[in-house]
Formats: sequence, structure tokens, C-alpha cells
Amino acid sequence: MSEKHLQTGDVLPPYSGKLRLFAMRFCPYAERSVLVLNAKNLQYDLVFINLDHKPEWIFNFSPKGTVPALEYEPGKAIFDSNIINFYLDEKYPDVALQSSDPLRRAQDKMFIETFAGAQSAYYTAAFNPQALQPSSVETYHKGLENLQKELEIRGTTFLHGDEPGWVDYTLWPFLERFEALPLIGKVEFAIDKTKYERLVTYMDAMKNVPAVKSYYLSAETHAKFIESHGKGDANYNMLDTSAVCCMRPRKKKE
Ligand SMILES: N[C@@H](CCC(=O)N[C@@H](CS)C(=O)NCC(=O)O)C(=O)O
Repeated sequence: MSEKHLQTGDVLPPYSGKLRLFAMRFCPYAERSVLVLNAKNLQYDLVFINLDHKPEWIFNFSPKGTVPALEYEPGKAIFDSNIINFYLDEKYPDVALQSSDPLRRAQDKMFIETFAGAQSAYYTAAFNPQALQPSSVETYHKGLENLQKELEIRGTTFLHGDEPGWVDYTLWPFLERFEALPLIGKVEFAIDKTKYERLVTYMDAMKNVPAVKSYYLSAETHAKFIESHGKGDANYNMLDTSAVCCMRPRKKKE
């Protein structure tokens, strides 16, 4: 998988016959779909997109040019992480990621809804820190407290059960990024081990799930991306090793 993000003017790579996900390496919504594809052991290609200089063809797959979008047949796609993930769960039911109980499925969806406040507090802290209010910090911690309480009530390793499911893969990309906030100076967003013992145990378990592990990025890496974004030049290709090449030291002028 190339970590290079294609941009305006770049050609669309040929379709290989596998499912193809259009994504951006640091996008939490795209990560949700990557995790579901991984959890279901599906074969797929990933195409990363520079969201500041979008390639023209992304609009053929996603009308607003947002990621993720999933090309399920040549030239045909669906967009939005939840729409994609529910589609995948129905189309490929062998590894079922939702409960068979309709009430539990509704509860999982409601839980994701109530966590949205913590997510938007994260976005403000990371990408629009001038707009940060004390209420954002409160909302963020309320979200974490609710999550910890829910884990205690359910009494299982993951929210879904003893294996992770849709609800866990939907939350995780944000929890992964929350750990970057103290590294960019937002110490009030730290996930303190004493207060959040059960939550931290859950996060450690998630980091060890194979579907997560293979796509996981450290808090330091997320912090670097956030900082580059803050300087007005988001470094989409910071993980692209093919870009590091051939720089020979120049000969000094005599
Ligand atoms: N509700 C969408 C949100 C997707 C989204 O906001 N993606 C961002 C990147 S993380 C994006 O594509 N931004 C580019 C833009 O809005 O033009 C989903 O769940 O997939």
C-alpha cells in the first residue's frame, strides 16, 4: 500500500477488481471503514487523496469529494463511513459486526450519537484551537465518562462483546487521536489512568486487535499531522517512504 496521497492532476489508478476505498491516512472516518474491511478479512485497495488539492475524479465516487468512499464495482461507489460500514456488514455477513438483537443495535447507534460531542470537542482542540471553550473540555470528559460507564455496565472486554464490533470500530479512530492532544499542548484533554482505568484497559485491548493494529498510528504521528495542519500546510505524505529518495549532498563550490 502506497501512503502517497493523489492530488489534482494525478490519474486514477486502474481498478484491480477488488473493493477500493478512497481515504486520507489521517481521517478518522476513513479509518472506521478500513477497520471494518480488515475485521471482515476482505481484500481491498486503498487510494489516498489530498483533501486540499483533490483529484478531479474523486467527485465521481463521492459527490462532495469527502472520504471515505467505497468503489464496490468499477465506477460505482457509496460514501459516508456509516453507510459504507452497514453496507459491508450486510453484504459480507460471515464476520457479523452487529448484534442480532435489534434493541442492542439501536443502543449501539444511540451510543455513537451521544459520543459525537466528544468528537467535535477533539476537532476544535486539534484543528480550530482559537474557538476552544471550557465547555468543550467538559463535553469531551463527559463523553469519556459515559464510555467508561457503558463499558462497566456491559462488563465485556469490548462494547460489542468479547470481540469488537461495529460500535467499537466506529469509536476507535477518535480514541486513537485523542491521545495526541496532550502532545500538542492540550493537557486538559489527557486521559488520566487513575480516573479512566477501565477506559484505558479498553483502549489497550483495542490497540491489540489485529484489524486495528495494522492501521494504527501513534499519538506522536497524529500530533505531527495536526501540527502541520495548524501551520496551514497539512503534510498528507509524511508517511510516504517513496518520497524519501536520492538526495545526494551537493558538491561545495570551489
Ligand atoms: N460523515 C462523513 C464525514 C466524512 C468527512 O468529514 N471526511 C473528511 C476527512 S476526515 C473529508 O473528506 N473532508 C474533506 C471535505 O470536507 O472537503 C463520514 O462519516 O464519512
